[in-house]
Amino acid sequence: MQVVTTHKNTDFDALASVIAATLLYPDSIGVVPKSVNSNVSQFLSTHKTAFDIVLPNEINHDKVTRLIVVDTDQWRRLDRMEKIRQRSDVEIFLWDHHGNGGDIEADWHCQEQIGATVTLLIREMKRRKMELNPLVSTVLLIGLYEDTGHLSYPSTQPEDAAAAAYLLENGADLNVASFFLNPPYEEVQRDILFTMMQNTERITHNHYTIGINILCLDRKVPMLAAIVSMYRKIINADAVFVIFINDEKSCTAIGRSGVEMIDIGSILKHFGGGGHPAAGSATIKSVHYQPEQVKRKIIEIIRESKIGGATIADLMSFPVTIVDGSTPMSEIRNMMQEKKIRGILVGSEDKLEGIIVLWDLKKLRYEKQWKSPVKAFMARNVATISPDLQPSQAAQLMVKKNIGHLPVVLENKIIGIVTRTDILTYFYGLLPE
Ligand SMILES: [Mn+2]
Repeated sequence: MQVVTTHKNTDFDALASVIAATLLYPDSIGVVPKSVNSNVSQFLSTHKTAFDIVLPNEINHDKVTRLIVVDTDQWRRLDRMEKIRQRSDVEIFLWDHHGNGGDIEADWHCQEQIGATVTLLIREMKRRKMELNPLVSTVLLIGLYEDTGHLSYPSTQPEDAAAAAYLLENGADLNVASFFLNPPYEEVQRDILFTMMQNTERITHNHYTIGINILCLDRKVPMLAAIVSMYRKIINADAVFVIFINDEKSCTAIGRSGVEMIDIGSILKHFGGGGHPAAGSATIKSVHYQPEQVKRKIIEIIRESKIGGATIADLMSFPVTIVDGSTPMSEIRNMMQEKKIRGILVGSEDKLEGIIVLWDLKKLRYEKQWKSPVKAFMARNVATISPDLQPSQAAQLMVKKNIGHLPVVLENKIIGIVTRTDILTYFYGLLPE
């Protein structure tokens, strides 16, 4: 007997991958863990009979000859598969998109960093020129959209988009998909969101804001993950962690991040959980960590992590052209032309008074104005940036203030300047040699 299974707290990518695998391996049975996410459970309650899906206690583990694991590479995330783990005569196949180095050693595997596991299975379906019915296409599309944030998360690959096209060609229903992807909020979810907003503890690390919250649940509430996503957006934090106390025995930590620097999956891995850079969760037994300890440990992990990737210091130009406030405008114009620069700072290295940019030169209407000092035309209250920040933060500041130049300041001294062009060049991978 061939069995396909996936991780506990099954999400749609996991369910979609199980269903896809049962089609790729004829005569296999899909085993879905007892604990599934609420939108998955809602889907299964109406669609279960359409697929070959059973619970872990409904199979005879001794009869299994091949175990096909999808969407996780860790044994402890599977439901009741310990018996199979101990056997040496079971062939193990693995399909996964988590590069977390789990402990499932497969006889055959397809493991790649891609938006959704189901994309890998769709690749094989396309290769076999399989035609899917609209029902299967729809559930596969829900899985693909959920794990890629409707193809918008940075982890999304071109192949994920191509897989979505294939599913739409096979009749995937976007109305049904959007119903399960965006379930309506009810009063209980609104109350939780409201309570979280009132109790947020904010910490900052390397100029990133992280919201942390501990919340007691007096009953089982569906859609906690969706509430946490919305919570992050509402409090406008770079990342959030919410620790839900289930009862005295355990708590569940759910994290969401909007910046690469704070990798939720790798942080929650410390607690036996998992996920992606943008989203993840962990259920933690109180014998290991009390909720307060979970909070302190998360903060500690974040504080110890280092900023990866480029910083403003890598992109900025220097030396910077700084002139005295009395410099005539005609000289400013000449300097911009000669040095081929669009912005000149006014003041001195340790006292920034203003900035004049090429655009400001258009304000001069009369010839005699070119004799006026730069301080008459410069912009004051110049926004500056610190060299250890990341390019995305400079971009945000530029958009917010509608400016194209940011002097880089370290310990009250100007050490460089970063321009809109520098940022664009960085983001589009056009770094000069
Ligand atoms: Mn997945």
